[in-house]
Amino acid sequence: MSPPAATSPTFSVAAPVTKLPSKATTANDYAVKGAQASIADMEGNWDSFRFAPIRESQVSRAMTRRYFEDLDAHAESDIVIVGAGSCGLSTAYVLANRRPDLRITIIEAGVAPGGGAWLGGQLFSAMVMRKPADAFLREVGVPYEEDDTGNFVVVKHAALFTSTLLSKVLAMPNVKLFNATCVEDLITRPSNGQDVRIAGVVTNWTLVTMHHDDQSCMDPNTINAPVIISTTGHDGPMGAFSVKRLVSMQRIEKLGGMRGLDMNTAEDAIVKNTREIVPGLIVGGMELSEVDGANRMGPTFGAMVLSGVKAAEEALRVFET
Ligand code: 48N
Repeated sequence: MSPPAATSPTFSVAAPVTKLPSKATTANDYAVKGAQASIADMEGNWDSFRFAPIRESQVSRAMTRRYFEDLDAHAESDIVIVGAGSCGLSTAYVLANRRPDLRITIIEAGVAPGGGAWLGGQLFSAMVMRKPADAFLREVGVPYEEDDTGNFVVVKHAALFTSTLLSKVLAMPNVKLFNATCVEDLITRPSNGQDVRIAGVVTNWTLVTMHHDDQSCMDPNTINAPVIISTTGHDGPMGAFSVKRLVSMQRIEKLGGMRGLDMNTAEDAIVKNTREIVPGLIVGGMELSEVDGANRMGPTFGAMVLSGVKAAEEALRVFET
């Protein structure tokens, strides 16, 4: 079921590359549509170097035009992913590759996407992933080292994993990330009498969401979508947002509450139990530990990526029927 057609961004595709005069060093030389200078053109020519001219309003329009065209196009999305941590980004990667026809929107409360995946444990930088999660690293193209045990691999810096995955997800034409933006409620519809179906998200700038208590009447924005995948983690200022909202709207009775650390139990459970919690809402990653009362796994991330793979599989079922 595709959302109603929306205007897709109408930006001119980059013009064919125009060969610059050799040793181009003045702004006018660069200000040729599609022209591509080389670093060699500039080295040793800094005295005559100048950027191509610009007017401040052109910068504002280049940003706002794209942002608001994206907001318009994604007001009707096929899938919204709440939370751009390791699970949410892995979900987005799988979905966007499997179904490039689907309009995928990621809402991330932080200015910086990535959630807890910028570091390993206790601010150490390496990231551990137990096999078979190394299969995902190979698919994305993240380099890693094999541990001597053969049971796990190590990415030399967690930021290498997160930045590589982010770069691939953000480059996909059917994915749009709205960061510094918070999901502050869920859109619901009656479903089969007493039940509710989740049919979209309610968003606001995160800074606004954090000040509803001291500023009145800062109304939100909305995004309609038939499938929401919530991967908002277990900690942080808004951890486990969607499942907590299901409790406060009395759609589920209570949260199971995350249990103590047990890597072997936790990672299998998170992957196996990634699922649709209520019609229209799939939950994955560490948010799931809060609703299920699953154990936590601490500084190993294989379950996050494979929970993302499973969440994507659950969502694609909706579009295959
Ligand atoms: O990294 P997280 O917190 O969540 P996951 O599930 O992707 O990965 C969890 C993982 O980092 C661990 O916790 C590791 C494995 N440790 C386990 C353990 O035992 O401690 O990412 C969640 C993202 C964050 O970037 C939040 O900013 C964002 O979700 N977020 C939201 N974004 C938009 N709207 C919201 N309401 C919201 N709430 C959280």
